[in-house]
Amino acid sequence: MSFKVGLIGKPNVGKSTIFSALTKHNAEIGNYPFTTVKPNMGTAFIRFPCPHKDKGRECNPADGYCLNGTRYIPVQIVDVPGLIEGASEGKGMGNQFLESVRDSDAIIQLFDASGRTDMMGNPLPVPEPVIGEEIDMVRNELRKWLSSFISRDWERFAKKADSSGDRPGKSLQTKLSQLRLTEHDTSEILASGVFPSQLSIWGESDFRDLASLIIERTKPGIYLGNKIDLLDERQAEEIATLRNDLYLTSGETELILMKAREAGILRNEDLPFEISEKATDQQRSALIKLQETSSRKFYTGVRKALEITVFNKLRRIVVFPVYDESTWEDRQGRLLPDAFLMREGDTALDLAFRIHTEIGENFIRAIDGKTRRTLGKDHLLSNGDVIKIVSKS
Ligand SMILES: Nc1nc2c(ncn2[C@@H]2O[C@H](COP(=O)(O)OP(=O)(O)OP(=O)(O)O)[C@@H](O)[C@H]2O)c(=O)[nH]1
Ligand SMILES: [Mg+2]
Repeated sequence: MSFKVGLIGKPNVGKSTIFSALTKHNAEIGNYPFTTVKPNMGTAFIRFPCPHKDKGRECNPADGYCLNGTRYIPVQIVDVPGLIEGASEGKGMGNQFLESVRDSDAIIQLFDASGRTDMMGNPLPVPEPVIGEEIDMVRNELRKWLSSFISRDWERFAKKADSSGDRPGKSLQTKLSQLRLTEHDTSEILASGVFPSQLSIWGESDFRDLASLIIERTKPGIYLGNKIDLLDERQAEEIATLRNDLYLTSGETELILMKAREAGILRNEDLPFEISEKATDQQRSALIKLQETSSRKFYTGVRKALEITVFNKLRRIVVFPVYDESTWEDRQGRLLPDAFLMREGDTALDLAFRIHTEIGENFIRAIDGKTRRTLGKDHLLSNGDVIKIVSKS
């Protein structure tokens, strides 16, 4: 199951621009609302130091790639059409496309930090920042959509669940399985005491409250303000300090930098830029200008923003499962073939189930590939672990 991040926001904020910079796709981009009419999907890669250097040779990733000791782990990105107020009642492109973020692990909510577009995404000649309003509107539409998704066919489901004698958390998890909720999630939500214990007497306000809790719990993410290039330092600071899960970027800058790297004109991702001798004078001065933008105090590159979402906000860790704990190879002799994004707090047994249900069910023990210590099923995984699972065959 691949890791998936959805990009949502009102029209014309730069979702497709950021999507293209992250995935190298050529999504359609335009300075008007509803350029995107159906979701774009692609793969981006997040970075993690690869432990292969301990073995003195290059690894063989089954997914993603490895470059100069850095492992690039794939993450699916979905770019959806813009949302406007009333999208949940079918306005604009409606919210049918939110279905494509239903099973996402996280959401990056984009907004136009420059204030050059109105709430519908129409360009404005004079900037008129509506940041708070914009963030709340999109959040609200997301919640309304989720609430109506939850209430679909509720009566029939609730009657059956109430009379079945099954655990309510289990019934609810099965109904909402497309949202990537675990029974642990639904049981904790139900135990919060705010919902009627009998599912069949739930009403609109319960669906709304449940939607909010689900978004918080299973669709966490960050707020990413785009078009920082149109702001001065004081304006950027004012926005960046509005909340602590908010970052600023420039999709347009990132898209040009990505293309420059693809063309071999720009050699690196970090600062300072290494510009190739191949670059013309014009290209060189354009890149130097972009370097100034991307080295600004409140600037976050789009890949960095994605990494913050996955590692800091979602608290994912990277674990390398191997077949042979001493060589770190799989059965075919491939070095460190897999890099799994696991949750902080996951155990050796969780890793076994992630590899295969059968391996989980037949778990005997795990072995730490770095220390060779034997680990029990409850052993907590650490970031960068190399682990062998021993199971009954
Ligand atoms: N100045 C500036 N313009 C940008 C930036 N990123 C995107 N744009 C411009 O903003 C406009 C909208 O970009 P899109 O990527 O199509 O926006 P979107 O959010 O996908 O729009 P919809 O598909 O209509 O919802 C285009 O004219 C882009 O060139 C940026 O960082 N700075
Ligand atoms: Mg778009």
